[in-house]
Amino acid sequence: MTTRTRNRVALGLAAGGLTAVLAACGGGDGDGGGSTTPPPAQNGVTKVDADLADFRITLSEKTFEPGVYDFVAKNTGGHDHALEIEGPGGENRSETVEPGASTTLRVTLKSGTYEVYCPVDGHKDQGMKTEITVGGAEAPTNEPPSPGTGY
Ligand SMILES: [Cu+2]
Repeated sequence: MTTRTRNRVALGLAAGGLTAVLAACGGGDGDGGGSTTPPPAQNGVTKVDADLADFRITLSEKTFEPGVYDFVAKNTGGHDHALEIEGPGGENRSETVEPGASTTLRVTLKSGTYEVYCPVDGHKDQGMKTEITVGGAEAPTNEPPSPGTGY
């Protein structure tokens, strides 16, 4: 009689790694709704330098056509200043600019006459005002209303 040894074959059960498939259902957070894209700065916008000194405003442009303008208000004075442009279409006021700083005021100009001045304190009365005419109309020679206003 022969005794047979049975070889037990250990079946290595490879623990199959369970690949947890996390099906991430991508929640579409797409449409934010009403997203406004700012217009390109260079497209159809005319840049105008506005020098705000103590107490005078100097614009780099004198004639204007109806359109969109970026007034770059630069404070070259020693006081806080701001730029306000008032005329057809209402008022446009820049933020107050500290000495040495600058800010940009975007304004859509229509045909007509605009008053450009500094709304800070009494600066307007101290000379920080000028006028611009928009449109084809020829600007009349600006004669000061009262002669000899302090230089
Ligand atoms: Cu001012």
